[in-house]
Amino acid sequence: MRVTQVETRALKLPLAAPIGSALGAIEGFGVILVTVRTDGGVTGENLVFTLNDRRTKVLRQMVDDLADQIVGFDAGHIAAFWARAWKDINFIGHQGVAVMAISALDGALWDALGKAAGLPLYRLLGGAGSSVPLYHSGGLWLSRSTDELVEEAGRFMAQGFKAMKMRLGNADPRVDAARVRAVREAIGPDIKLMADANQGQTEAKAIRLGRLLEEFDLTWFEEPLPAWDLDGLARVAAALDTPIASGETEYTRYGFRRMLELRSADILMPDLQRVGGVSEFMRVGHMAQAYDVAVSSHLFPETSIQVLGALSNAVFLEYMPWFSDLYNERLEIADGMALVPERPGWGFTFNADFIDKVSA
Ligand code: SMN
Ligand code: MG
Repeated sequence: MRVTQVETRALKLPLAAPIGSALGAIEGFGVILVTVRTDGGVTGENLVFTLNDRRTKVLRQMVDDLADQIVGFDAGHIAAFWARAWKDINFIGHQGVAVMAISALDGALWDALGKAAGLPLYRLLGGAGSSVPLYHSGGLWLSRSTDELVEEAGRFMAQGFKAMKMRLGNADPRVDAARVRAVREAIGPDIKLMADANQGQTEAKAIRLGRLLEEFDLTWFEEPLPAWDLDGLARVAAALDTPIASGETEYTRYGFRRMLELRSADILMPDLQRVGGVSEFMRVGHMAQAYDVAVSSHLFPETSIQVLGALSNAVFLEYMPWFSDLYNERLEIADGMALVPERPGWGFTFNADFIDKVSA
């Protein structure tokens, strides 16, 4: 099975209402859909995106431009593609848009392989289990009032969610602590609660805030520091009892190897688009096993679930419904667990009608 063509398509996906986080306001997304065609007739699909549709053209151009590293090659030699592309991007750099483009093509190749084999990716990758615990991440924003947080947390519970994540980032850490207290009191002791600082703290502030939060039994305290400060993050992790989760802004096995060596985080949360696709997510997941470190995922629940379903150290799938309407299928959730689809490849296919409506 050889790759014959790579197609990309740009979409503009607005959010119903803007949301606030320590990363800034988010009003919508630019999405690049990728389709890889093969001479066997099987196609592979994937998507990558930008926040607020900024620099989407550059991302699309990089995916289009990297097509020369797969067209004409064996579609099942994905590791060979990865190594070839890695060498190719050496001059422009081994992070950012270049790695996102590798991720986009890698994921599409894995989807095609799964469809050709008639297997969901998690089985093709070794299979660790048929379900993964998930947490609701599509709410509890920094822009919400405390009353709104309490109301939203109650709604997530009523929907059956057993874990949820809120955002941190008020100038006064006591305000953040009061908001966490309000949510914890609203959901009780048995619902898992995570809190994400989106890189907004300094080392001293993160430790101070982390200490204020210890009493709320957080499942994790996420990304307290700027993503590049892995040494500082290791000191924050050592100072606190609450586990630290980080890695959504990290790239490839080399970035995660440093995180593991420094003990920067207790839970790694690779992002399929930044880590380098399915291939590299699996390498990071296995490398974390050598340190007895757990992995979660970042965004992309429909596709990340196949990777977490293949890793015995997977702890939580992040449930973020931003791109769900782009698919024909829906993520199945039962009793706080996301069920890994048994359909071939990702088990999710693009919904052409919806996509036509949001074409850029
Ligand atoms: C997040 C990432 C990207 C946009 C908004 C929020 C957040 C998460 O860090 O973990 O979901
Ligand atoms: Mg985060």
